[in-house]
Amino acid sequence: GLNLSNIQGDILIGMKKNKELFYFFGIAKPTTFKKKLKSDILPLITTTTQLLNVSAQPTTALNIAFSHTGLLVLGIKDPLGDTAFAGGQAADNGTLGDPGTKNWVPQFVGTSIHGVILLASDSVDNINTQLYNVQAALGSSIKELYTLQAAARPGSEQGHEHFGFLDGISNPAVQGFQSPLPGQAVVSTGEIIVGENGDSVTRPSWAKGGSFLVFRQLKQLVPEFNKFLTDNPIRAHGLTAQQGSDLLGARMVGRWKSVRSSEFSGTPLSDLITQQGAPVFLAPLIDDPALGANPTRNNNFTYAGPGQTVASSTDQTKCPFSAHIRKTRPRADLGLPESQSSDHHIVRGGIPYGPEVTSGEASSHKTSTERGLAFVAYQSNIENGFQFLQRLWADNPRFVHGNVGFDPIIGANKGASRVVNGLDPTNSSRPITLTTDFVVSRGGEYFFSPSLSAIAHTLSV
Ligand code: N7H
Repeated sequence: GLNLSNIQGDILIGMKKNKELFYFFGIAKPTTFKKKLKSDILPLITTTTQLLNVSAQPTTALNIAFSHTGLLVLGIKDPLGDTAFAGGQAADNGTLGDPGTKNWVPQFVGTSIHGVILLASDSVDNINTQLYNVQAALGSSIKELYTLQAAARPGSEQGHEHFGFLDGISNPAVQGFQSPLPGQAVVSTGEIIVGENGDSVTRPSWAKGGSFLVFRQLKQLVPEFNKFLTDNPIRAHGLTAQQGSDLLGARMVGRWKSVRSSEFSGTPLSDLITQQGAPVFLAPLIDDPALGANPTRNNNFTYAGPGQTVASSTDQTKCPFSAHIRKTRPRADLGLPESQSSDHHIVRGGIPYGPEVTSGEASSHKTSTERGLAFVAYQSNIENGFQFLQRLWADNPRFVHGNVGFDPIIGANKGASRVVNGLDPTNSSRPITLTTDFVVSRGGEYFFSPSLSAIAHTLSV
């Protein structure tokens, strides 16, 4: 079985705290860094075992991961067997649909980031305390290059990304680690963890138990997104304008945003948080909060009709082929049971960053302060995982059933406008042209999150 006390905690279950700091660094003095990595940082790393046991969870969880150039600086020369990782994310900007690197955070351009430390806790104060310990230990052996402080959204929006949709509903169950809920994808251990059953790439033995971490800073234009929904309500079946706008948003994602918290004043917060995210395939016209709240039902669909194993390639009345969750996990659209047809799964562990929309931004329909998603994805193969989902599915207007258009949420066309089909359930051949990218890539980097034994016996010697 998996050695869970050797696998960093963020990979399989996520650190799941309300605050998370991404601390990107360069290694200035490799010899000192290695010594301190072993003596001071290794003991602070939070394992999967620790996260699974609530009473063993530290006040502030810590994980560490290295870029390709970071491993080289540490003298690790044996290739990890991942081309995307070896090239770095900046070289991939065109592959991923970004309009060059003009929107990128400058520190992500090039390959100067050697590693990232992830710190997660209930408060920014706790994080800063632990960061102080880390910096005191590593001293001038590292250089801070960039930091991103992320945080769950406040109040009833907790768990929701900035457009307002609940995130973290559908992650795959990893064989030998989790048993699946109905409709949850089951993936071989080696699709997420390097060197495990199902990972067929030849790697150095020390890489076993690690996973590739894709980090992307994805800016979200929330007032602009909301204006688009308001301006384009779906006129169908006697829906009000508000209902038509809500339906358009739900069809773009594939799940309902559900309640506006003001409608539920008096409802306990704990209920609000779970009354969300019903899939439009099961609730095609009007939201069904009870369905959204039920973890045994809210993921239990394949896009195929009752009693069928293959999805229709023409009927998108219930859910557009281009919907974000359908593009990124096509389930029965691939013509086979998912377990036999897709090696393209990731474990997502992102968290929002940036402030809430101000009334000024809402009324001007224009973003003035950056906010978005600190996107984190784990997989054993970046080309088959994140890169595949972004490039061959979300950015590919012909996936999955011919002339489908872009994923309206994350699909990217190098900054040019994007045609999306299937959003209007009354006329699925009516194209909608999006002239604004509601999600703008600010770049990122590819990292390897090694096992604790790899840090102890390979990276720090
Ligand atoms: Fe997505 N969103 O709010 O619209 N995503 N995503 N994502 N995403 C999902 O099931 C969102 C991004 C996947 O199993 C939900 O947890 C936003 C990238 C996959 O059925 C919502 C951004 C990639 C799934 C969002 C963003 C993916 C998924 C539903 C960027 C990969 C699971 C909640 C700012 C390249 C699909 C849930 C399944 C779900 C949103 C980015 C992939 C609400 C705003 C870059 C695989």
